[in-house]
Amino acid sequence: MSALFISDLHLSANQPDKVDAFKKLLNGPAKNFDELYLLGDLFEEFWVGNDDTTPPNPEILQSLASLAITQVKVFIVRGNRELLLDESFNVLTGVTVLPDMSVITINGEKALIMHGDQLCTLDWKYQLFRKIMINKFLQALIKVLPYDVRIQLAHGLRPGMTRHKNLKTDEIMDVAPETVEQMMKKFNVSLLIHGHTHKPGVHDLNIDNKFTKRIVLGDWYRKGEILISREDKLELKGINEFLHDAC
Ligand SMILES: [Mn+2]
Repeated sequence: MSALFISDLHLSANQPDKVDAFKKLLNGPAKNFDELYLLGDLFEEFWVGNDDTTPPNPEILQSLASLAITQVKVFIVRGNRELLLDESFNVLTGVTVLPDMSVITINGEKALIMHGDQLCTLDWKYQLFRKIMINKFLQALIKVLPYDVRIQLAHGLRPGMTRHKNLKTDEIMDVAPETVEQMMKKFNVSLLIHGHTHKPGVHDLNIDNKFTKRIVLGDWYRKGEILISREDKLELKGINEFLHDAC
């Protein structure tokens, strides 16, 4: 079984080259894999619902739908930009929405996949914001608001959060090691794959004398390190390099 993992694409109309790279990936090399996992923050702007036609959303959804009708299985876990995304996204795109923390099997090994925002527990202000945002009653309320109001709320909220983020220290923005250990124990896995922190890399960890690994995907603002699982091997590779090699 082969799989591709991508995260933190932050696609927006301001960066047409990234949108092109995404379309090239989905129309080309992604078709040679059994599974594609989107680990959140696909969009730069907050997702406000299935009627969200903010450019370049329509072309992104179209590319996803075209891939999802092939033999490739496409999955998404929500990032902090997609907390309003729900199972109905499947009807729109054919993409399966997975729980925020999901255990999958890679090369016979159990792996926990998630966006990664829930690992940054030192950032208690964000964790509080997330808790409020995923509240079912609040979500139901937001979803019945007119489209224009939802767009204004979302697009007004995001620049403020980005400014706020820039004021936070590196430590707060990264994962809390204790939370990583807790999660891996809770789900009983020796492999964790996530994005969100924009600190791509492979970390070997020793948890209770068990050899474990944490793989962090990169963001598409920069090199866009994606994870390729093929022939029992796991490899992080920049998106442009991957597209170049695949063509
Ligand atoms: Mn994120």
